[in-house]
Amino acid sequence: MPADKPPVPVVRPRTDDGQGAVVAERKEQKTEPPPMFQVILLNDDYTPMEFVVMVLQEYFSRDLETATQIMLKIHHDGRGVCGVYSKDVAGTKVELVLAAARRGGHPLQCIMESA
Ligand code: TYC
Repeated sequence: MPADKPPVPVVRPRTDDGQGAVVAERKEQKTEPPPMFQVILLNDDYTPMEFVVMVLQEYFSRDLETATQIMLKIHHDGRGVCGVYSKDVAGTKVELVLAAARRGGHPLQCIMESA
């Protein structure tokens, strides 16, 4: 990641010092962090547990143990967070997971929500 942008000098003429001088002031440049999105898998009765674990490993870089824990959490609670990403990355992951599910003939649902 590149370092934060340095403050941009803003030159504002100030003539109230009684001597007609021009003074350069520095104005802090505030950059907000990008909005983040949770990618969430929903439970269903038909998608095999092994397929969900594979999805968590392949698309969310989870190791086998973590993927299994997340899958079981979804199975018991109805939904679970796979990861948190910028809007573009989250949207791409949702599309890739849904495409993989359709290819495998599974009804697995994947959504994104504002974090
Ligand atoms: N409930 C599914 C089953 O018993 C497993 C499952 C887990 C499905 C997580 C979807 O997002 C899911 N085969």
